[in-house]
Order: sequence, then C-alpha cells, then structure tokens
Amino acid sequence: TSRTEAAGAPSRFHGDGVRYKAKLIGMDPVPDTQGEKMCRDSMMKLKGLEAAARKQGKHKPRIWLKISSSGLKILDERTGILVYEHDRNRISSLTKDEFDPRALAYIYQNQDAFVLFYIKTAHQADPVLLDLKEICHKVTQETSDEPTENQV
Ligand code: I3P
Repeated sequence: TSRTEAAGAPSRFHGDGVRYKAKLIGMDPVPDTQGEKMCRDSMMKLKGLEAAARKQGKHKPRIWLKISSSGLKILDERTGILVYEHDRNRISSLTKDEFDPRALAYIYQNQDAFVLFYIKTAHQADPVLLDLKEICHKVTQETSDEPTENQV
C-alpha cells in the first residue's frame, strides 16, 4: 500500500519538490502584504509594461518554478541559475489572474519591503496556485497546532 497525498503526506514537496515551466511577467514594489485592489492595480501595471516591452521586441524571461516544502525557487530556465528564493513564511496574497488563466501573482516580504511577483505559467495557473497554497498553508497549521515533527 502506498501513502497517498489524500492521506495528508506532502511527499511531492519534499526535497526539490515540483517544477513548473513559466515566465516572469514582472515584479513591482507594493506598500503592503495584502489588498485585493493593490494586487489588481499592480498586475495591471505590469501587464502594461509587458505589452510595451513586447512592442519593442522584448521577451519575458523564461523560468522554472520549483515548489517545495521550504518555499518557492525561481530559476533561469536556460542556465538553471537560482534567481530568487522565496521562503514560504514570507509569501502572502496568492492571487489568481481573473483575466488570464495562465497567470498568478503573490507578494513576497523581504525585511520591510513587499514585492509583487507576477508570473505566467506555461499551462494553467490553477495547479500551480494550489501547490503554492498547500505549502503556504502549512505555515498556518504549524504555528497554530502542535508541532508535527513525526509527520512523514
Ligand atoms: C508571443 C505570444 C505568446 C507569448 C510571447 C509572445 O507573441 O503572444 O503567447 O507567450 O511572449 O512573444 P507572438 O505570437 O507575436 O510571437 P506567453 O503566452 O507565454 O506570454 P514572450 O515573448 O514574452 O515569451
């Protein structure tokens, strides 16, 4: 018998975790960790910048998203170089793009600064969002419940 994910074992996120192909639409400093309108405005601004860049023949950087139990890593697709490492404890405001089923955004807190990361996934954004929700949700569980060290 195998322990399934349905039984609560987050095994797919162990070690390197799961990997998705994506592109980085852009990043934007924001004033807070959350705010629906703030996120929407920021995403709209970045979409505008993306369109302007495309008119100049520029392409969005291609990346790998690696989602593991520690958080999210953004790697350059071609070189594999780690570009950003985002601790799951500092990720907030996971946002679905209501106009684009292949896009998502989140806010990362670094010291006193907050930055919105806007990402275009190669396929549907939903499974990626669910994975991100899952690893970020563990934070809430672990801080509010008893330690779960024996969980495999
Ligand atoms: C491309 C097309 C792709 C887009 C790509 C564009 O334009 O819109 O869908 O990739 O963006 O260049 P064209 O059809 O004129 O070649 P995404 O769907 O992933 O955004 P990119 O150049 O930033 O990769």
